[in-house]
Amino acid sequence: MVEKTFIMVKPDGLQRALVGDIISRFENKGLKLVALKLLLLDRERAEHHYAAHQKKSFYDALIEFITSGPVVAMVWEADNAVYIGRKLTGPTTPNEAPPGTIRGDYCLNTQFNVIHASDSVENARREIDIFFQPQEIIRYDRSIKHWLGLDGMEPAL
Ligand code: 3AN
Repeated sequence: MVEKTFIMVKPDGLQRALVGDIISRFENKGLKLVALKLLLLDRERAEHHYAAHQKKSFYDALIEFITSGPVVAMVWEADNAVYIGRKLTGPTTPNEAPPGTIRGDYCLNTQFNVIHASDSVENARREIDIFFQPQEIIRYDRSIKHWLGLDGMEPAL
């Protein structure tokens, strides 16, 4: 099933100049970039995005961190995009993230963990809606599709 997933390079990833590398990992894997923007999160959008964590002890620190500098918000598309996005990202706790994953390669700290990746199709839809207008999600075909074995892939939704 063709899915979209929401990926965000957090303020630490941007400050550490990891945006290019992170985009490359998704490109190299074969996912299709269908939306991208650089933005500074205001408190309202940050609280909306992290609403599920409102009661957690790290919530205030998390909101402060995520609004502390620009982020890069993206939507990537592929069969099983959500699962693949989580696999490329690695587990939340950097100590448990294996080398080869983004968090395994770049993080030491659970809060400063460089990237957000949707953890379910439902959350991906919710998060994409928080960050993008429908017209900002671009539909297009890639000529490389055949060589990625994606000839039978459904058209972008
Ligand atoms: P993930 O980003 O892997 O989906 P979540 O949704 O559990 O992880 O947590 C959202 C964000 O909250 C994390 N990316 C991290 O920045 C922060 N966070 C999660 N757990 C902790 C923690 N124990 N201490 C500090 N920050 C945390």
